[in-house]
Amino acid sequence: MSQPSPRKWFHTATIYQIYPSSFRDTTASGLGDLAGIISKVDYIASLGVDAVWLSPCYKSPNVDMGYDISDYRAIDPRYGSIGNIERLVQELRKRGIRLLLDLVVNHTSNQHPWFQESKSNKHHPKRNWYIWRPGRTEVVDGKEVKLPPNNWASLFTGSVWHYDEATDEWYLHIFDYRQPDLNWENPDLRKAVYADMRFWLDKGVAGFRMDVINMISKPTELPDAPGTEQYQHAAGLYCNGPHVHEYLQEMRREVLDRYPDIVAVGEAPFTSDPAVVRAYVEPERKELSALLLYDIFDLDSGPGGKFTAGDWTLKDLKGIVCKWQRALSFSSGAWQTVFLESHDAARSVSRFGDRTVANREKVAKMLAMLETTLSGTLCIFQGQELGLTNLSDEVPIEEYPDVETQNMYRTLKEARQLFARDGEKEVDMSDVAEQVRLKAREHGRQPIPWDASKPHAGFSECKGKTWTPMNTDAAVCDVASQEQDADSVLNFWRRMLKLRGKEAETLCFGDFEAVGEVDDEPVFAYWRRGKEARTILVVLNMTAQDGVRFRLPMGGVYELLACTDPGKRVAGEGVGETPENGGQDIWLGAYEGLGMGVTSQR
Ligand code: ISL
Repeated sequence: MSQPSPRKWFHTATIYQIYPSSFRDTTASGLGDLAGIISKVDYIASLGVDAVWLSPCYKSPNVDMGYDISDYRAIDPRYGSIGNIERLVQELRKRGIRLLLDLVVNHTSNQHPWFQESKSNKHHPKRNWYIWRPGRTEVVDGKEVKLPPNNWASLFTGSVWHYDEATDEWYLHIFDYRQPDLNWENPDLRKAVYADMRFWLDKGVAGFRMDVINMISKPTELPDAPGTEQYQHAAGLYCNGPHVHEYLQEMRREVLDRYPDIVAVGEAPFTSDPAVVRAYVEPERKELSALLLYDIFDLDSGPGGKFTAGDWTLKDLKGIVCKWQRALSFSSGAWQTVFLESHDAARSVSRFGDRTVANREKVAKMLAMLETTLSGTLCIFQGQELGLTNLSDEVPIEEYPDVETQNMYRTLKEARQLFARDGEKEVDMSDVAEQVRLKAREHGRQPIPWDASKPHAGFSECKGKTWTPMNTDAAVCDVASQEQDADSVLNFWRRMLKLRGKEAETLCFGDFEAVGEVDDEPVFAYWRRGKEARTILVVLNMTAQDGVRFRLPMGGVYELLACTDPGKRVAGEGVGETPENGGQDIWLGAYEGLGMGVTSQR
């Protein structure tokens, strides 16, 4: 086990993720822009966050909403200009907030000049900047059929290989075929990426969130993945590959360490082994600051992928939290992130609680209490601070614009049609539709409702529709009304972030211990213990059940630091009266959460 690292700013930081397309539109185009973000910097600062992570707004044909970049050094004119980024850096800096950009270098757009050159002929010096292979062939009914080089499945359905007729070779794409994977084995490519990174760091950017950074090193042989499916899920082969650590250490030496106080948060899907994670984040290895891990996001995926129903229980959710809190703590010398939402997920209120009008706020506050009392760099996604819910069921699924949703829905439908009785093309997709309504990325990508009294809730003045659907009913939970309400979800987040700052010694640097067994019971309770700081006990009722009993552990004096239901309890009041009264019962309402300072405990 490695030693705790020197303390850095990001250990206590909260990062606010902004999805530029959906934050604020100033041009009446229906799509958010950088000027819109600049116009809201005071709002961002009012949350009490330390950094902003901006999802991509580089030049892009937008097949995957900017995660397909055609020029790393240009801002897409739909969002603004480089000047807007420079201004954003300044405006945020004035308010003590740093700007992180998204670094998407596992793949580019197929429109990137690098790919255009690579594709132009087999002998071009950039051919090897991407992953090209000859295909396989098979004779079917006397005819030669071309087959991809291996059986890997793309994460956006189908094969990871796309055939290029002109050169009679295939290139690899883990995501859409318009997102070809870069070949990190090529040192010239790596140098070019580092130069593009420096371009932004020189402009005062404080670091990067690194998209699928654990996928940049593929096994050179590209072996078939085990299994009998035509296209086989192969993340076990292309994630955490043979040279990934070498490349990241090189990136640190060549780029990141040349700038002060940089943060590098790597995205690492399909990675659940703490030993594998530690190899990226132990400070002496000089790779990344922390990883974004996906156990919670993948919790409700079913056997046929995200849009099939998954079975999960509270015990699973609690278990994942406990696992990572124990495995990666400051005292054990490895850091982590804490997050429940991003642009890749549905809204946490709808996924983990319920979105009834009665419970929405309660769930949102309970989850806010959970996240703000765990250790790790906290990443909150825009709109989460408002307790936004999933899209309402009135929005037809055909209007969901995401490439992932549409590809997966179509693929599942085609598979069903294939197995349907002759001629029957109307297959039942209601179960898939239900999963889309629960988990599609569009739910997180809804525009921010600034003011419900205005068209498009103040997000945009466009005449027609916004680029992606948004809830416009009474449940929009807009910023304007939440600003007026001291007990709103928004103001609860602000209070919790203040508390997190004040109690950072315990909540950020302290250790974690669950109270009792991790089980399916409604309550999740845990201790946070800091060195030379008071212990905090967090008690959360994670269900809609009212009147849930929790027995305060013996021998403590409990002072309420935070509560989700101020009508019922008052922060600052004692909960357990005296040490002798330890062991007393408290009763929790639906989704109620309590954070208690413990001044003495056996
Ligand atoms: O979104 C997902 C599941 O719904 C994930 O599988 C996601 O594709 C994965 O976490 C990688 O995400 C990142 O890279 C993708 C992009 O589509 C995502 O938006 C991005 O966060 C390709 O760049």
